[in-house]
Amino acid sequence: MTLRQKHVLAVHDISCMGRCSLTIALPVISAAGITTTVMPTAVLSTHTGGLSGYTYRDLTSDMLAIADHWQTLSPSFDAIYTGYLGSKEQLEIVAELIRRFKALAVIDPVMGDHGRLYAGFAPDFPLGMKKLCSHADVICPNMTEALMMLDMPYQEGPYSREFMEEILVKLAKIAGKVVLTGVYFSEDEYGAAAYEGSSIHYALKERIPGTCHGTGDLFASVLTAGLVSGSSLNKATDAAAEFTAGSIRRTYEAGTDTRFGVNFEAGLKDLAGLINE
Ligand code: PXL
Repeated sequence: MTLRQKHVLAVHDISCMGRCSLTIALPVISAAGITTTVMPTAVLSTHTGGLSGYTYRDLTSDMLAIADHWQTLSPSFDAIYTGYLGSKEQLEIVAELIRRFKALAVIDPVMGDHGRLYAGFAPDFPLGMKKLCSHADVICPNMTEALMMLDMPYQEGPYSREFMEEILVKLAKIAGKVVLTGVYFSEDEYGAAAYEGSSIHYALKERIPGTCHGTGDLFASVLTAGLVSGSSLNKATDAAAEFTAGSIRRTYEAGTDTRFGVNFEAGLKDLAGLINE
């Protein structure tokens, strides 16, 4: 018997060059054997992190018209997975998509990194994002986004286990399942923490020096693919940490310009196996 193929709605921007958002979500989720419907939130020539002079076409006014058309086709989504949302209006639209299409809502509250908001986000955006996250089943912020939503000052690691637990407990008041990235307790490790029903699971990998663009999107895409494939939160977190760390390692070893993202493509042939391990 062939099971019905799983179906994810991915709501992110298209940054045409420099791997992130939909140019990661679509291949990753497809490689896991899941079909993907996309709703682009904006089209940019490149992402906005460490690159200047990019074009930006906002697609806010198209989003509900696209959803209206889909509704006539009665789609059935197993998950709605959202990332970079370029305006406060888009936060409202995503809340509406979750109400309309009723699926597992995985929200990556993409807003910033290294203690700072990405270019173009207003200082009150994190408050709006926190409200949207209250409609999510799973949220996967990085440390910057988590602390912004909690209205706490940014802190660099290494973190203490007590601090991590405090953050996870607070985030779990926003959404029931939390996967926090950018977690480390010593300088030689880096990874994520999954939190559900007061149990914490850490997925820590060997730390590779430097920073690479798009790794949060990669992590969240594998996490979503894992959850939709039926993995537990902990198992999906392990797969996401493993796949992301492998892509970073490959890129570091090749010495390529990390502003254009990491080489995840070379790992795609093994992704379904990793998820179903
Ligand atoms: O990777 C997150 C991201 C997604 N989309 C756009 C971005 C960024 C981070 O800078 O600029 C357009």
